[in-house]
Amino acid sequence: MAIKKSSQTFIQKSSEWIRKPKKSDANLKDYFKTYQSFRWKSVEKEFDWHKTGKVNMVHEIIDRHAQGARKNKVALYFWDPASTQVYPRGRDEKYTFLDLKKSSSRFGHVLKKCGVKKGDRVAVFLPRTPELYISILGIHRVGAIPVPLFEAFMETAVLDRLSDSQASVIVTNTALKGRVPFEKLNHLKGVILVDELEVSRSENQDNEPACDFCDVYNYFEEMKLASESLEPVWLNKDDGLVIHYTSGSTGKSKGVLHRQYAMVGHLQTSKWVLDLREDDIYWCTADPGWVTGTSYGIYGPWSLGASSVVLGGRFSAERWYEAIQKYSVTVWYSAPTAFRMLMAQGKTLPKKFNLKSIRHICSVGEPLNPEALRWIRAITGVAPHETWWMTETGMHIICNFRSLDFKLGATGRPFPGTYASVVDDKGKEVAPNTLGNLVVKTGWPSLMKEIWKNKAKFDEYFELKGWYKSGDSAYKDKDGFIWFAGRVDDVIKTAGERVGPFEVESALIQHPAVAEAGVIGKPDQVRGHIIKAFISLRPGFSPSDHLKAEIADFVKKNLAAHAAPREIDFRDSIPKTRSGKIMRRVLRAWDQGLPVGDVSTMDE
Ligand code: 6R9
Repeated sequence: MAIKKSSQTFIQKSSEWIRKPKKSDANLKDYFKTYQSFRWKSVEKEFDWHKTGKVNMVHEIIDRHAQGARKNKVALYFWDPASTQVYPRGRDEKYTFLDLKKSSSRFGHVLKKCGVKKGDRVAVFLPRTPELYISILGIHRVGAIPVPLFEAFMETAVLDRLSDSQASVIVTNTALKGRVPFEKLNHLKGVILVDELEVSRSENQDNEPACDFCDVYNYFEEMKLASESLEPVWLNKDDGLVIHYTSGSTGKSKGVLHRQYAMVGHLQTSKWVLDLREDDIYWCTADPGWVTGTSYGIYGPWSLGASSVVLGGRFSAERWYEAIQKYSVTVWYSAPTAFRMLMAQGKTLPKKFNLKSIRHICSVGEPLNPEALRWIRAITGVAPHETWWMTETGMHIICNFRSLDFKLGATGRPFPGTYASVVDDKGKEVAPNTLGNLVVKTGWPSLMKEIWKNKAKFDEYFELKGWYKSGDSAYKDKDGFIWFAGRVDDVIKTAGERVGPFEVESALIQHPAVAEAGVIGKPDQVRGHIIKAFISLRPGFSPSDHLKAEIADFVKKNLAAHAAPREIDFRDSIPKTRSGKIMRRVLRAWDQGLPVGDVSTMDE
């Protein structure tokens, strides 16, 4: 959908400034000066490949440290007090860089046994555990490309991503393997099950073989047998790094492929935006199924040799505060939804914990509302800093920096070495305070390499010559701050997760009662947006609350819980254009009880 010519001038509302910390010791000292002179080339010398010409992410984030002074430094702290896996009463573990070098080498051998070679895709469908991180590192070691999948995905979501990526191996566990439709995935060669031997052999467990035609390996058994040394497969800067599936406004989710060279962007943004340094204890709350959980949960922080905390299990406000206290977390990277969920639990709870260790907080995924910012500042003494970026951009683009004052509500300023702006539908920059398309001048190191097997989709991002088109709308104020305004397309961000309406609609119409479905995002206090579905029923079915619950549950079981509609309205028909496109503009007007406007292109 194009930005409408009419709507345009925005008067800035917020003039409240958030001041930088008094003790200004940020890594990036002078943003403005640096912005003028910074060149990406200067970052390349931070990596060993600069001298050797031999590229592999696992070398730069793990082996390089394991072979040097950080050998015995803790890379990963893992805590899941509720876990029943591995240890029946929770897990509380530490892994040094050397430990991760060894275990990812072992895992590399397991992958080789499965026949995995350079460039192959390996899906990782696991809960947030050390094995998930070790798997990803092992996949890098053999030069293959990880495809991390959210633990919440159900059969349809798993099927789409595995068949599109043609992954040759999947790493999963007994609890999740039932959601992998092996019979429809005959390209799969191997399955690695991360289960204790006792679990996979126990009488009470599902003892069905995971897959009839592929080799099935037990993770822990194989790891024990494998050697702890394995040299990485050496790659080129342009070789594949990772594929993240993400939603657009039309079609199924698409695979965003990044290249090894993206590490240049990961490292520098981790240094200047996350402000990471040697003695930090850093906690990124994102799952590696989301780009934040890889770019800033694995690659960036470990390229700097930082210690990272990973918390397993479901969200619990108490557990989160406890984790900050337990590890004396200094830098915290999370999302507005999480902040709002903490806020909803009230002021008393955080008072029970010592949160004083925190010195810097960043936020990503959706706009950070002023109430959430103020709340987090009140309980920690530190204001969260916005970071705007996307799966496709691979790294931070527009941010508020620790060494700069910023306006409350503003998304921020472009990272040095990038240029972000606001343009009209022809790609011409618009005047200050005018709403338009948020774009970024092409040519930063972490920009996606391609959309997996879909050149046409890839090209759509670059239709405005010289620009990467984000799909967001924004405006720039006279002081150079960029303000996020919303999505231009129909992509929904619910609890920070990107959901495409098409994927939900496709799942809905598989339910026997559903004739047609149209899906939109509806603003919500905690989740940012919730998924709302308008549904017309097939003859013989009548609307009821019971049917609503059944339909929502159907999506939950087939696609993913976060993609299930939280609200359903039944209608006689769903408004469509003559070419058959669902008119979400009309659905949004219905939802808000507003007049529907021009419907001349509608069906009837
Ligand atoms: C990293 C990530 C990208 C979309 C993006 C925008 C929204 C992300 C934001 C933000 C306002 C921020 N978004 N950060 N909106 N302020 N600081 O989120 O990637 O899941 O691909 O989503 O998220 O709409 O276009 P991804």
